[in-house]
Amino acid sequence: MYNTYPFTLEKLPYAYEALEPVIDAQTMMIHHDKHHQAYVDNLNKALEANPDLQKKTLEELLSSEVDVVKNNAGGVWNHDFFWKCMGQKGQMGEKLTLRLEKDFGSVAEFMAKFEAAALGRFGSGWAWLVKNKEGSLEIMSTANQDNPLRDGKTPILALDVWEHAYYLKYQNRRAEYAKQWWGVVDWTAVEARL
Ligand code: MN3
Repeated sequence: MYNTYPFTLEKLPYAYEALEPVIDAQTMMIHHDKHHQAYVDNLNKALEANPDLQKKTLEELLSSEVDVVKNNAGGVWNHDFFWKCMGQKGQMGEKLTLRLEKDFGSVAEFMAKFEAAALGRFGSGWAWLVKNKEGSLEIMSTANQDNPLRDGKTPILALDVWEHAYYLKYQNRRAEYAKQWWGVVDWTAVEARL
């Protein structure tokens, strides 16, 4: 696990084709090997130019006042988290189900709200399920590579809605991508973050 400069790209925790047919292997390969790698490289480059920040952890860099550092730190953190939100195909456990019912009324309502956050994000960004300081679950979206930790919220689940995440297969159909995506969410990993 990376912690401080110099950062390295973490391996994808499953094969490129593991999420087929929801997310195609080519998208996964480009997304991880090119886009995610570029965030790692550009973060290291930005830190070379800002040696005073080299001792900071990745989480600390998410709130950096240096934009190029903040943006690329977010790109590294968010993608690492995103890969870990997917992979295992399985049913949602009882603990998470009850929690979503408590905070959103029903699992269907949670999913509808999450999809709306994914669709409503103008341009590039992320949809998130987060835990707030009071311990309740909330849905939010962030622009670009911004991260909820900056607002004191703990990420539980994230969906990348940058076009590079879905364009090869879904083109302009972000809503369809967001709906199909539920089929590859690793609910066990999500529940473990509660
Ligand atoms: Mn991405």
